[in-house]
Amino acid sequence: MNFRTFIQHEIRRTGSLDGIWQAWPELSDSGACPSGAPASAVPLVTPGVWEAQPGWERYRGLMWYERNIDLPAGSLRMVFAGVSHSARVYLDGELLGEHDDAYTPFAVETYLSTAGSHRLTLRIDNRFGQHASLHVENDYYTYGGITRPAEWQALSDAFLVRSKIIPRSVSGRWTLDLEAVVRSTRDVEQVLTLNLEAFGQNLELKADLRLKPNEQRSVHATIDVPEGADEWSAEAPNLHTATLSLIGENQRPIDDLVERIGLRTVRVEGDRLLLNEQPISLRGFNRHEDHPQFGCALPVSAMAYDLALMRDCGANAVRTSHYPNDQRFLDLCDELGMLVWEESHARSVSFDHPTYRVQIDRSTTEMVQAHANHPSVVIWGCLNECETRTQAGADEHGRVLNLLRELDDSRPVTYASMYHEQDLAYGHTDIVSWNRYDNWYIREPVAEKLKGVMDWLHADPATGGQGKPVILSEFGAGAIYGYRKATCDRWTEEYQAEALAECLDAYLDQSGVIGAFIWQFCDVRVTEGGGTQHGPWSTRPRTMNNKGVFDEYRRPKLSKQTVIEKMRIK
Ligand code: ADA
Repeated sequence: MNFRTFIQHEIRRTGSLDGIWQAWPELSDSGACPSGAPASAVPLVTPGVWEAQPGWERYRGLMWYERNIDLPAGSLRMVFAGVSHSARVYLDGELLGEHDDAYTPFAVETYLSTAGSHRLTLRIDNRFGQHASLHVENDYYTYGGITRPAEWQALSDAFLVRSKIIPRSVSGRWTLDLEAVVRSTRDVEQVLTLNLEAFGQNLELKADLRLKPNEQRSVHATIDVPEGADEWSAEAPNLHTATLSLIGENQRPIDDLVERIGLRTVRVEGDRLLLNEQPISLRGFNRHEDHPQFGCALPVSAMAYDLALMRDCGANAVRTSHYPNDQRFLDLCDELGMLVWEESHARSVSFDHPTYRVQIDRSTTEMVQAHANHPSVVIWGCLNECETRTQAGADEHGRVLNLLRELDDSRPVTYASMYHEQDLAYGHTDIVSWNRYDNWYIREPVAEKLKGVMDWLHADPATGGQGKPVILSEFGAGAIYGYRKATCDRWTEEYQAEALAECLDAYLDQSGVIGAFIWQFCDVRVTEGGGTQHGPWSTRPRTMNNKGVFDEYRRPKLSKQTVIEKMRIK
């Protein structure tokens, strides 16, 4: 049990790479893998961020991580659920692979002729620059380190790379659309069998699965779910285990992959969002993965605490602003019945950046490939507050939204817009989502203003959003924890509570609004700039985004009570 809150492999042999690594900064950027840790190396625990180490709280640069591990002989892969933000992985000094972006998993593969101790080294980079288009100075912090779990996996003659299991309901009967990606690790042809165990049945999905030498193949199947199987909903989040296994040429199981699924449908009809064909209103928070002690590498108990606080406020939904989350967080959401808007990584990025296209496509693809089986994820999102006022910007939104649909056609897609009546991309989205800062960046009568924009949206087909549902994807106001004043000035807890109360009343009362996500769950660290420059975010008081209903230590501000009163579905 490493990447998930449940065990994924009974047959595949795995070993955790979490624990103590030796770490030291690379100051020369020579590019060469060092032959061992220097005496100055510091033991760091992973998952974790190096900013948790005294002296390295604001280090931005290159860092080497190294540890010796005992590995079995044969085909192996090392899987990293998240390294922030770019990594090169070496085994015994040899480069096995690289990956950029902090928020999606990756694997590197190798073959070892003998078992024994090996030196695993990572070169980790959290710098900003030409190589990183999605990690830019931002209103959140890009930490450094092996920030999510990691493990080695011993591979048999073939293995299950991933699976996508989508539940569908046709005339009241459930089926599963299954795609299993299988890869051979041998350089001879093999004939295997793929089985699925689910709902108390053991099904042969594909006998005679012929794999050419080292071939990777997708196997597709449609499975009938036995009648009476429990459905998944926010109120009754019933999960089912689906175990895929590969049977080798000797008729013995050689690999397995355990997934959890929930039987539910989600779709947009007119201006409504339907979960299991029932209209649903999403109410909750935007949440960053951030904590003063753990950075973005929250332990699972801290994730569970965040969810408990949200539910205490009456939330039924969370938006993973602005990137794919640690999968254990989604596991908890599956178990609790929390509804999730998950989005690929991007907050106000430039489409002209030389690596933008390749990196946004990778973040989007890797997110859906890794997380499509979570019933809690009901919306895929992308491109928070990017350029939508130009035709080129709108086209790019269309392209990424279509990529999401190609990867998974079973969920509505959206993006959070900041341009409202100037936005040209609504024609491409299933749900119109607005980030509005009424009562903070703008001071106008909230309900009236929203009604005006809604009337504009629906008045003319040319807006592209006519008749579509609307989500208030962000709204909020800053408050410094403990700053209270009867005058109710900006930055006081009183001001925040009043601002949120007015917004929640106005938004939740507006017909056609199917969701509201408060900005934000808790205060988070922002990028303060570096070197001789004060970055654009350094003007934020405390170099934090202070719009949390909780502060960074999860202490409630006055607005928690307001949210409890206003947000819960009556
Ligand atoms: C935007 C953005 C958030 C945050 C927020 C704010 O809407 O999407 O990431 O920066 O504004 O606090 O101003």
